[in-house]
Amino acid sequence: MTKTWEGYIFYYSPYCPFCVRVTNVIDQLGIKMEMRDTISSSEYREELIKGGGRSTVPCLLHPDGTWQYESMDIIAFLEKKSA
Ligand SMILES: N[C@@H](CCC(=O)N[C@@H](CS)C(=O)NCC(=O)O)C(=O)O
Repeated sequence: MTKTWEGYIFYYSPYCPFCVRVTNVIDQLGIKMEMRDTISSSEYREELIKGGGRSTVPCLLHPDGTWQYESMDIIAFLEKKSA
């Protein structure tokens, strides 16, 4: 079943293997959320740096304003929330 996660935004680069790992889990779990490619959009990259403090991807922005870095932590969160 596809679920839309309102207010969650995933910042990624299509060339980043850590991002691909997270994106695969997002797809496997049937989650839909807003995805922002920081390579094709300098605006999104600036948002990430201003909000999260660094340009590293992947990063998951939570609705409460938390910027979560680290692919394995993001995957653990997605799996727990989906369970
Ligand atoms: N340990 C991190 C590694 C993330 C990482 O190294 N991301 C690279 C892209 S593959 C990156 O964003 N490098 C540029 C930067 O840190 O500004 C994770 O698992 O998420």
